Amino acid sequence: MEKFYLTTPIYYPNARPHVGSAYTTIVCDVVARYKRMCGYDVAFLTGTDEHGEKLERAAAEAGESPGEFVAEKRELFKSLWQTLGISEYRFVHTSQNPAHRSAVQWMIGRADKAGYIDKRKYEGRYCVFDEMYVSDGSDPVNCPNCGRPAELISEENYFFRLSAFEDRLLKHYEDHPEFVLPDFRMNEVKSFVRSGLRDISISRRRLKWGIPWPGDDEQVVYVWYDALTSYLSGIGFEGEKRSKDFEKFWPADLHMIGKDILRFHAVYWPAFLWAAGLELPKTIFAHGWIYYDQDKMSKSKGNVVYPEPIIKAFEESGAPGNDALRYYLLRDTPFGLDGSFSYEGLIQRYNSDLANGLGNLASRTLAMLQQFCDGAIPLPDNATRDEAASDASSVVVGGPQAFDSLDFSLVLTGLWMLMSRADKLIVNKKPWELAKSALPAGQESLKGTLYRTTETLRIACILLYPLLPSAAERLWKQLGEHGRVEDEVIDSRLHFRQIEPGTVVGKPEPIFPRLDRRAMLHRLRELADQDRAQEEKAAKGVSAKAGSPIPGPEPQIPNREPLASSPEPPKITIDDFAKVDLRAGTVLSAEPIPGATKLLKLQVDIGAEVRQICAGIAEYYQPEQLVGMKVVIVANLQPRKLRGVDSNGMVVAASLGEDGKPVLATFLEDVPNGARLK
Ligand code: ME8
Repeated sequence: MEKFYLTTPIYYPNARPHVGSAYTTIVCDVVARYKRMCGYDVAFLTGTDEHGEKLERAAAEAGESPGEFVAEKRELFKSLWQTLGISEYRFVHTSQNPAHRSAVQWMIGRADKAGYIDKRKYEGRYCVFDEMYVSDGSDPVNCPNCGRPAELISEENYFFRLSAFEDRLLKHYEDHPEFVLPDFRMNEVKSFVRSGLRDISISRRRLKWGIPWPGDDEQVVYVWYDALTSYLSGIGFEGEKRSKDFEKFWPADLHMIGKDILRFHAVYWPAFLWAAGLELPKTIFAHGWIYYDQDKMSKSKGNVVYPEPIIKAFEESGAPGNDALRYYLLRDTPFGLDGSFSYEGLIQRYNSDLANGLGNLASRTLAMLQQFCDGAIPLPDNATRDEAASDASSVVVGGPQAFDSLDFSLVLTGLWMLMSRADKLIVNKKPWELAKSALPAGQESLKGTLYRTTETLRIACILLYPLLPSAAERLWKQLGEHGRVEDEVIDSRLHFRQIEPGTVVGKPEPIFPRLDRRAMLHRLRELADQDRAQEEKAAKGVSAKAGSPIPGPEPQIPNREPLASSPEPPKITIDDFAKVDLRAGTVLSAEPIPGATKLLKLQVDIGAEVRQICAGIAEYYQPEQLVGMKVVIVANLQPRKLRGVDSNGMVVAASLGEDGKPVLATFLEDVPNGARLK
C-alpha cells in the first residue's frame, strides 16, 4: 500500500485555537480522508509547539509553571479536533517528551559534526510573538510579520551556517517546482534566497524553557529548530533510534502551513535536514489567512472567531455544524488565497448551497422515489444510462484532479454544476406529470429522470465525503447504499451504472434544514458573545492567580479598520472610463528605494513591455511577497519621477481604514500579461 504523510504546523498552545488554527487542520483532514479513499496508508500529524519565550511568558502571566500551562492548553487543541471530527491523527508535543528531545539533540549534533554550527556573539532584535530573529542591528524595529516591537538581545549563541545552503536551495527549487506551492509562494521564496541568506542564531541563553543544548547547559535550542523536528519525532524518530513508521513515512509528502511561516519551512527546514543528512519533504503548501470581515483576527479587537459556538448554533437548529463550517471555509476561499470570515457569509452559503442546493435535490429525489417508484431505484434503459454517464464525466475526472491539486473550491463548483443540471432535469421533465402518463415512454422517462438524479447524488456523496463527511454519510444511507462512504474507493466506484437498480432507498430526512437568516445571525452572535464573556471571566481568574507576570511587549498590531467610507464620486460615462487603460501585469522584481521608506520600485511585465512603477506600499508589503504577483496597473498615466526615480504607471489597490492601508488588486484566475480590464 502506498503511503502518504501529511502534517499541520504544530500550534503554539499559548491561547485557545480559533477558526484560523482550525482551518489548517480541517484542510489536512480533507486531504487525509481523500487520500485514504484513494487507497493510501495515511499518517496525519498535528500537535503543539510548547517551548520558547512566548510560552514561558504566557505561563508566567497565568501564574503557572510552563509545564503545567502547556499541558493544560494542549488539551484544548485535542478537544477542538474532537469537536471538529478530525479523523485519525497522530499528536506530537514538544515539551516533556524525551523522544522528541533526543531527536532535536541528535539533529543539532549532526549539524555540528558536519561543520554547520559555531558560536558567535549575537546582537540584534527578536520578536517573541513570532519567535523570530528580526534584525542584526540594535535600532528599534518592529517585527515585519506581526508589527509588534522586537526586543534587543545581546548574548553569545550557537549559529547555523544557513548561508552555506544558498546555491543548493536554489537548485532544489529549480529541480522540484512542486517543493513550494502555490507557485507564487515559490517565487517569494526564491527571491528571498536570491537576495542572500545570513547565518542564523539557533540557541538562546537567557531562556530556560527549551531543549538543553547538547553539551552546554547554559543554552537551549532555538524554538524553530525544535518545532520543525517534530515532523520527524511525531512518527517515531529519536535520532539513531527510528521506528518502522518513520522508515515508512518519511519523507513527508505534504507540510500544510499558513503563509506566515513559509520561510521557516521552505528555507530553514531543508537546510536543517541536509545538515543532518536526511531527505527533504516533497511539498510545502502555504495557504492564505482567514480574516474577520477583511480584518486580522485579534483578541484585543474582540474579533477572534471560535468554531465551538458556530457548531453549537447550527446543531441547535438540526443542521450539521461541522459540515456547514467546512463548506463555508473551503468553498468561499480559493485554497491558497486569503479569505474573509463573516457570519452573514456563512449563513448565506449554507442556505443557498447546502439547504437549497444539495439538500433540496436530495429530499426531492428521495421523496419522488418513494412516491412514484415504491421507494426503490428504477431500472432505466441503456440510452439513459449513457446520458447519466456523460452528465457526470466531468466531475468523475475533474473531481479527483482538483483534489490532487488541493483546489477544493473547484471540486465543489464542479459538483454543484452537476447537481444544478440534475435540478434542471427535474424541472424540465416534471416527474410528477410523467407519473400520471399511461404511455410506456412516459414511464421510461420518469425512471430515467430519477435514476439520473439519484446517480448524481451518489457520485456527489463520494466526492463530498472528504469535505463534508457527516452529511455525505447520512445521505449515503438515505440512498440505500450499504456500508460507509469512507470505505468507498475513489476511481473504481465513481463510474456510472454502478448504482443498483432495485435498491430500496431510505426515508428522506432533511440533511440541511433551511435556516432563518436573521434568527440564525442573532443566535450565532449571541453564542459568540457568551463564549467570549466566559473566556474573559476565565482569563480574569487566571490573572488573579498570577503573582507578578513578566510583562511582554504591548502588541501594536497595525489597526486595520473595516473598509473606509469615502464621499460618493461623481458619475462618469463609459467613455470616461474607457480613457483609463487598465492592464494585467506580473511583478518581476520589487526593491526598496533608498531614502523613501514608503516606496517600492517595481518592474511589471505587461505583455508588450516591462514597466518601472514606484508604488507607495512599502509599509505594508515585503518586496518578496510581490514577486510573481499578478497586479492591475493604470498603463496610461503620465510618467513622473518619485524621489528621483522614474515611475511609468500606477498599481491599483483598495485603500483601507484611516491609514489607507493598500491591498493590491489581483486575479483569482490566470490572466495573460497585458490583458485589458474593461
Ligand atoms: O506558527 N488564518 O504556530 P501558530 C489561517 N508554532 N491560518 C492561521 C490564522 C488565520 N487567521 N492564524 C494562524 C506557529 N494561522 C508555529 C508553527 S510548525 C513546525 C511551528 C495558522 O500557532 C498559521 O499560519 O502561531 C500557522 O500555519 C498555524 O496557524 C499555526 O500558527
